[in-house]
Amino acid sequence: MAITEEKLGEILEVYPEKVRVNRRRHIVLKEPDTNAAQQIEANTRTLPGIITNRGCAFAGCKGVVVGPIKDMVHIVHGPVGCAFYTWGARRNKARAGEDGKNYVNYCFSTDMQESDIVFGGEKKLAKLIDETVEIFHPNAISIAATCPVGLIGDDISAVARAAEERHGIQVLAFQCEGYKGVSQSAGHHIANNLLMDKVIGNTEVEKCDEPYAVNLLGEYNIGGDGWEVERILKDIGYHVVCVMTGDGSYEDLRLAHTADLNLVQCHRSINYIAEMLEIKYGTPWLKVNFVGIKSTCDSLRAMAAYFGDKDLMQKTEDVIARETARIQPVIDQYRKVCEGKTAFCFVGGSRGHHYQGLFAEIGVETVLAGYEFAHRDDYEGREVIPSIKKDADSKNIPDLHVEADTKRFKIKIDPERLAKLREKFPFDEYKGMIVDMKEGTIIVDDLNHFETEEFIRLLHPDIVSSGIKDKYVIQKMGIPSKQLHSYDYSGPYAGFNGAVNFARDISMSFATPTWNYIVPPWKNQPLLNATINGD
Ligand code: CFM
Ligand code: HCA
Repeated sequence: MAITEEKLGEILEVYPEKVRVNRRRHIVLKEPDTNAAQQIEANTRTLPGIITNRGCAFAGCKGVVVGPIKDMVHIVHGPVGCAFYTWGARRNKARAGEDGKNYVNYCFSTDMQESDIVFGGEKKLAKLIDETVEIFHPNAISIAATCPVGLIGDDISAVARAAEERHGIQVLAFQCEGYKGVSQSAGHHIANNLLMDKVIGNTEVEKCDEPYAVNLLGEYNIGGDGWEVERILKDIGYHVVCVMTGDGSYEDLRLAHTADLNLVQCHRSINYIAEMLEIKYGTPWLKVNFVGIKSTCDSLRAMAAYFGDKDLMQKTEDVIARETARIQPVIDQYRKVCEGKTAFCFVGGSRGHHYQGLFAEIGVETVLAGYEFAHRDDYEGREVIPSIKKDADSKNIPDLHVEADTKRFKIKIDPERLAKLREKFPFDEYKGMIVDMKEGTIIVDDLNHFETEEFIRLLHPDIVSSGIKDKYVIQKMGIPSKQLHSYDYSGPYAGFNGAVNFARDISMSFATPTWNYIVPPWKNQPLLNATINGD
């Protein structure tokens, strides 16, 4: 059943007027004309009282972008809760490199107490840095500020500078207090800016010697996704200089400016670095998507076309032919179980879109999708190339933040050279989520707890992909829920092998007899028991 304006009105009716008007602007009913430029409100403050799935700036900076860098120690400066509750929750896998350094499984925190809040926590932070260097010998250190640090005014940058002098390694101070911005998204930007300012290019090396040198941006190796993508890229003949930041290292990150091309998987969390690399070093970037078989093949072909080498193009076709011949028969088996089912696909800032293609490849149609914290361009699309021209054009999309970044660096690139490079790109825009969705489907930004339940009641999806905050509510409604943040302890889901894993896991969710044993509580008992006179 498709949602009509009237049905939507019934759901939103319970809200107070102001909230209703606000929430309506975050919801789009997909119109018949698929080319219509439908607009959505996004990247604005969640109204108080609404139970959102969003996280904070600290989560976006430390948890998402900086935390996966394996040969650095990441110190959470604040009361221990923010460190403890984010410890090991995101499944960014990492293996130690040649130097044997991998600290991603550790949890470092200053564990601020009341006296630190009153008298300041700078000394405690400096002491923790000294102990960390003495015991662990990391290649660099990050400090992530949590909310109270900003409120009491600890100068973490000064502490970092002094520690750099004492120890001779980089100590990066991220002022990513949770209250900054409206979601994780602000934290991504804070992380991108400092990594670009202090780490990338902090070396004598100017150019990578290997042919076809690429960086993989916005790939966090959740459940091993990055390893599967690297396997395919290496098979074709690419040299991966640096992955940002899944299973990534500080040492590789310093060399990121030496690659020939930047591949952007998660556009939301790292487009700032891609753009700054283009502006500062002239490295072009290509939006890719290694989730789904077709998207993986399209991305590989676009990369080969960019380099324009006949052998590389041929090798790409060989790998695609070999891999698809291997996996397609397996997927076809799983597809029999999944065919004709429907899904909700609601994830953070890019997967709500990226996973729709993979769902379709196993016969599952996405009827509702959205992002927690994406910006309007992730929904409505944007010009990806040429990005410098795009800066001038983006004035009417207020949430791009691109202009602020271009001012940080002098444009060094020769515009003629760049124009030639861009001519080679087969992708000329990033289309965003809305245009890819079918007529009658629904797009919801910052979906909340109440709306999740209401849309489930109305649309009866066969599976809901979301995160830990609503997984069990959904399953208690008798509907399978697949976490598309953590992959529920499974994965990888990217690339060719990932598509097989995904097909297997989703068909398992449908085929399990578990659902026959679940009686949702409202089916046989009232949710509230009235008591009269204490009886
Ligand atoms: Fe990018 Fe991500 Fe996502 Fe994201 Fe995240 Fe994540 Fe995500 Mo959770 S970086 S926007 S801030 S693809 S942690 S690996 S799953 S919400 S859709
Ligand atoms: C975050 C991390 C998260 C949370 C996932 C979830 C992740 O936002 O801080 O809510 O299930 O992917 O681990 O997005």
